[in-house]
Amino acid sequence: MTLATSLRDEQNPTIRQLADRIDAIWTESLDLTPYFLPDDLGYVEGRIEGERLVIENKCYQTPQFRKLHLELAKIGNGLDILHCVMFPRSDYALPMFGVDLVAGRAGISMAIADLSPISGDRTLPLSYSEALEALPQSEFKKVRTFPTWGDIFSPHCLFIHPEGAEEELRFVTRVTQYLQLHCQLAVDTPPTPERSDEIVAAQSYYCTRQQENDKTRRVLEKAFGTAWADRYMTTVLFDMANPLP
Ligand code: BLA
Repeated sequence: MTLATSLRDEQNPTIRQLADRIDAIWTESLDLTPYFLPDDLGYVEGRIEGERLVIENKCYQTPQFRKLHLELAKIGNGLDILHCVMFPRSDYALPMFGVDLVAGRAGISMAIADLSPISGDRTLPLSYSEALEALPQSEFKKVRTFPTWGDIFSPHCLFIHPEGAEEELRFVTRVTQYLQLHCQLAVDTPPTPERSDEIVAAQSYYCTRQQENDKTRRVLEKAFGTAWADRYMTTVLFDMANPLP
């Protein structure tokens, strides 16, 4: 399965590279089927202070994940964004893989990636913490401080301002490792429907916290207004899990 590449071709090279890696790993490791967004939310265009904002979404589902979402956005010629979240189904006690990259003309200004715990005690499954701790060391010079809503992230969260091309590449490599081990462990993890209430509650907490990100909300509000921004944040970016039927 290949994805349309229109916006991707115009993106910051590190963002394009990571988007390509995410596609490749999803296609190789998971059993993808289509996931349909509401018609008007797949490809979106707006304007911010005279500049064009374009958003392009790709979504899939798999036996383990209710939604895989990869979004690319571009504002004028100055700001490129990659956003990616993998939402496990309510009967899979899997962490939430999330990435957000923001690039200006001078390169990537913010890069965050995590496998965030989704369990009542907000810790990662042992298989995940062991696999993450076994990865080779990777250090970055400028580590950023979490906003107040950042209690959802794991101790393995990377939240940095990469310094130069070498650190950007190191970030992409690290995220690729996180994603590869996540897909592998996800496919090997049996479902635990008896934990679904706990999983739904933990995913809802994660989404509620992410919806508090004023920086994302403000970009969307400026281009599309308050009501649209709220609908987009709660139905496309961070929709809550449903309890099992
Ligand atoms: C920050 N997100 C940001 C910033 C912008 C966006 C402009 C500010 C960059 C900076 O502080 O340097 C914008 N991100 C967007 C927009 C979209 C988007 C417009 O995805 C979509 C249209 N955000 C996520 C995910 C994570 C995340 C999955 O979408 C984490 C896994 C985190 N983004 C995140 C964090 C910040 C951020 C922690 C910094 C917030 C702060 O410092 O207040």
